[in-house]
Amino acid sequence: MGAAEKLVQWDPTDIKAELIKKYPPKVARKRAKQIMINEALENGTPEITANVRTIPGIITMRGCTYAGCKGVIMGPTRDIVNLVHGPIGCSFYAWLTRRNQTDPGPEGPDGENFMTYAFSTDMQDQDIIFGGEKKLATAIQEAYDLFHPKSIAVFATCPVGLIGDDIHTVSKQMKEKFGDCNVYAFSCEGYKGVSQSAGHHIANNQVFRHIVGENDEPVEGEYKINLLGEYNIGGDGFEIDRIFKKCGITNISTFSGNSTYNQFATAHQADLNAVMCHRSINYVADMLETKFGIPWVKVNFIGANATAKSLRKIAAYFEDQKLIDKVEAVIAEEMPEVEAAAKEAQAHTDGKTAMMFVGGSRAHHYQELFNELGMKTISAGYEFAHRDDYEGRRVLPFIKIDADSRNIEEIEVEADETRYNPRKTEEAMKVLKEKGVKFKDYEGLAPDMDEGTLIIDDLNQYEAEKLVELMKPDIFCAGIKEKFSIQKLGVPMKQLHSYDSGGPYAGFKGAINFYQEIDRLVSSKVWSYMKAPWQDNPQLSGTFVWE
Ligand code: CFM
Repeated sequence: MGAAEKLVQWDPTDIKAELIKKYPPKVARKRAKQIMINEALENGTPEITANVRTIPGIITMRGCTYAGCKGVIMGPTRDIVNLVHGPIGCSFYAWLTRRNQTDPGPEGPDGENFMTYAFSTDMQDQDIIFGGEKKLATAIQEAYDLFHPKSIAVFATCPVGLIGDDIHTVSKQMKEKFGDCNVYAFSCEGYKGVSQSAGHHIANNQVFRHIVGENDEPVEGEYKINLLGEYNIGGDGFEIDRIFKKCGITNISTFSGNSTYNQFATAHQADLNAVMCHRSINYVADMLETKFGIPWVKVNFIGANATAKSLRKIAAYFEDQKLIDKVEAVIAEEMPEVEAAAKEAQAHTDGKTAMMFVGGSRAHHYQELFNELGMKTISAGYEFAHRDDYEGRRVLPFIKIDADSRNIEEIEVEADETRYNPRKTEEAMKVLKEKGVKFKDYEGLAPDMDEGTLIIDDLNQYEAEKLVELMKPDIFCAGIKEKFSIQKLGVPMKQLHSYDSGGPYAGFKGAINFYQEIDRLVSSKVWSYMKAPWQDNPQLSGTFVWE
């Protein structure tokens, strides 16, 4: 059955009503504001409520602030010792669980790579009662003595904030004591914000304050950029770097996939910031512009066409015919294989439907790949995005700052006295804008989705199952918490956080991997044959008295 035929089967208003029908009235009212039926309005798309607290009792897909800071932003940097100040569980559950890969570089496998370790102060009851600062200082000293790293990052977990350990002073004292190791801390207690999004902001602030700009030794290379918001999940960053290299583009620093301390420290030398995941890192892009004069553009390397478009955008910015020609040559060389793979998959995927509920950018980016397969995204949403990720940055001035957001520090950044250098004159920027290069802009997920599709913020376990039952997508994409409950409904499920065991899915080679994987999943009927034992052979029978 084609997508169009399926779409007429249900009315989005009915689906929305059905999703919130069982909630108590107050909860239903709140959730209704986070479920948006997409339509194109004169000034954009309808308003959605986002980045607000999950209603207690609801089983959310979200993670905590500590996860966003320690795991997401700082996790992929291999030569920083990431020391967690807290009970051991917080370290254990953040230990090698996100599939961010790293390449230890020319030093080989024995080079500085601390990602495989779980560093923790292992707080006990007595530390909670009497304070954990001494224990933290001892742990920092121990890590320094054992590894002599360039840098040690300290992360606060919930109890640290509750008892008031001053992790920043301890870190500062240790940094002064060592002299050759940069030590700093993150107040990223899990409860600090409404989701992991707050953790991104906290991480961005401290990376900017303590690392960016620390190394002025010139980085060699042509067309210097930073790639912001790419975390090398399943090797995505490797594929993007392969393409950059082929084009002759120098990627100074990826924030933070396959990165090192020194890459962050030299990032201020780039001439352009290419922002992939807007949600997690837009703060750094803005700060790099204000302090050093580096403009930023939004890119997306998920999808072969999106990759080509992003490369062209970068080339257009540098206004150098040599780069423009090289980029065209690379696209021409890579595309035939991609197109052949897409065609092969389309025989089985064309007209099928997808749903995706992921973090704060992938529910948007991956629609590119599904489009290339001829598949329609009938419902999508983010776990922790803000309104601008749905509706575009034009709504930024209208977003109400609530108490939860005010709780997260906004750092004041000013132009650097000696190093601020606007990369282009105002005139040159104007000409580029006229040519269609958009700076400092992101249009969001909603304008890219069809009218009548359902865009849902902070989807929960109950609604996910309801949505699948009602709309019967051919594939559902989310994370490990959703994986098995969806498969039990007979629908194939693809993890778009960890990629299950697959990837890379970025760039040209990644697109081919994705086409093949989705073809395999939607062509298999195995989940629809599966029945839970109690469905065939119930241990209890009868009806409830109220039925
Ligand atoms: Fe950005 Fe990410 Fe995402 Fe994200 Fe994440 Fe992730 Fe994600 Mo999981 S940084 S917002 S906090 S693209 S870990 S690599 S997959 S939820 S959509």
